[in-house]
Amino acid sequence: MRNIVVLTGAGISAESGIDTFRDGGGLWERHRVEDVATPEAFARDPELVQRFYDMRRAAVQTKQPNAAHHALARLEAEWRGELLIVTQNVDDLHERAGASRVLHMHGTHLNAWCTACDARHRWTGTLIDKPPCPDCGEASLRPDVVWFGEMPYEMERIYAALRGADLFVAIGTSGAVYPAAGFVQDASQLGARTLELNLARSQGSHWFDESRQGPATQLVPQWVEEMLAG
Ligand code: BJW
Repeated sequence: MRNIVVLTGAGISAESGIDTFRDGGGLWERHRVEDVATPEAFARDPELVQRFYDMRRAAVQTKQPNAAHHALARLEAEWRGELLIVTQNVDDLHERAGASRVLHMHGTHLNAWCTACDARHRWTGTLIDKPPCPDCGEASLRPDVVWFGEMPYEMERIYAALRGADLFVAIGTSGAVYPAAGFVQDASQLGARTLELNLARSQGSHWFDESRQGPATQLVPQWVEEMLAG
């Protein structure tokens, strides 16, 4: 066992105080996906969408990585083979815990993307006030996140890593959103063992060789201990 691909979802950041999407009280109970997370929604009502992301961008900067993020960073530092973290999360908690091999397939809150000149800039403030792009000066900045109907980022690197993976681990994701929800079947067909760590059984649990239930802050450090103990 050398090469590990870890897929993380909103559940890994839940105990840091960041809302998930589909759990009780999650974001999609309070906001309609069609209103805030599609390109059509942004074209129709940019202020509503910018307000939704400005609020979450501000909130995420007040949160801290938890024991699960720290355990994955420790695994990255101490594992003798390859470890790649593919996250669907738009927070930066993996990086703040010390992980460096992280792909953000659904983008990041802390970037703004200029739709006029295609530049991306680190962005910690608001966008609702239509600030100019630092490169081209146009007021065409949007959150650098992947909405429904848009192509997720880094797909070539992700599939290359899945092809070489001996172990695929999904942590805190409902398995409701593709293409990430299909990675377990891809990895399995390509010969990897598959493990799910989640608070409860997910939509995709039956695809995994093994599924463990519990909070990420307990399950992930336990699993990392097991891996490093050999
Ligand atoms: C804990 C826990 C604790 C809680 N400890 N666990 C029909 C069939 C198949 C596909 C489609 C279809 N119709 C349309 C599609 C495609 C569509 C899609 O999948 N739709 C589905 C709704 C069916 N997908 C797309 O459009 C994607 N693009 C695309 O497919 O392009 C074409 C393509 C083709 C082929 C290859 C490649 C590309 C784009 C999807 C973009 C998703 N964007 C969002 C918003 C990002 C910005 C933002 O944050 O606002 O991404 S939606 C949202 O869902 C966000 C998340 O990353 C994503 C996944 O959610 P996640 O992380 O799983 O969270 P939850 O809330 O669902 O689950 C939390 C889990 O944690 C639960 O299981 C809990 O139990 C657990 N948990 N506390 C451990 N303490």
